[in-house]
Amino acid sequence: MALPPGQYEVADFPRFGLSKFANRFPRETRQIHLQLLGDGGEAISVSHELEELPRVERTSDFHCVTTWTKRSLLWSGVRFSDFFERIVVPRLRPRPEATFVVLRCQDGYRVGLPLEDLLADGVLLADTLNRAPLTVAHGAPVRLVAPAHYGYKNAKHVSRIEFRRDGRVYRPAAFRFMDHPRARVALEERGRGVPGWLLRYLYRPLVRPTIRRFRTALDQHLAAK
Ligand SMILES: Nc1nc2c(c(=O)[nH]1)N[C@H]1C(S)=C(S)[C@@H](COP(=O)(O)O)O[C@H]1N2
Ligand SMILES: [Mo]
Repeated sequence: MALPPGQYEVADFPRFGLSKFANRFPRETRQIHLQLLGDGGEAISVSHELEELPRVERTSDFHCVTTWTKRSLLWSGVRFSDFFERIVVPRLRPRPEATFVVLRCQDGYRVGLPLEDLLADGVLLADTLNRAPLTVAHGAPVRLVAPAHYGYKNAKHVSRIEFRRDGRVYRPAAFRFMDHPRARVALEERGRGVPGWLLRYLYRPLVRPTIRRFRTALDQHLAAK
């Protein structure tokens, strides 16, 4: 299969993100704790309940908006759709109008997607990569894997999931133009109000320095532990 428009293949799967998150790390990397929140009402805590959902494995390519793609990653975890139908709906009872989902992360990162995109086939809350528990580099203890969407929608270290009526409740972690509401890779929806092909050229020079920065930060973090 050809790569999506504007992407090139890399050999290694780097730890990556916005520079300001390079030095931020999750506190809890083993046990999954998720807070669920609707519009109004109190947050609900979910932890071992996820273990009751069917475990699935999925192989997918991972496409960062800055144009690198890592092919054939093997993730396992639970389908977001099972999580929604079997945990969120009965326990949180979100309103039918709550069609927008905000994911917040232990490192302060946050991102939103339409609920419909999260219910699609192949979207996981994953806790293993290539048959090993997720490491700090790749989202321990649990991350979103939504392969049809750019990497920046694939939230790592997820700690809170909000089901909202209005997508405007969250402030993107990046500049607004960098956060497309859906960010579908096949349509090259890299950003908002700026053509995808233009962003390719703006982002590409950032790849190597960003990888280096994230690697140095992780090495320091692990050495200090
Ligand atoms: N919590 C959190 N999730 C995040 C990020 C981040 O900095 N923090 N960066 C995003 C971006 S831009 C990308 S490309 C992917 C990178 O995932 P990786 O570090 O596993 O390669 O995570 C996404 N999810
Ligand atoms: Mo990214």
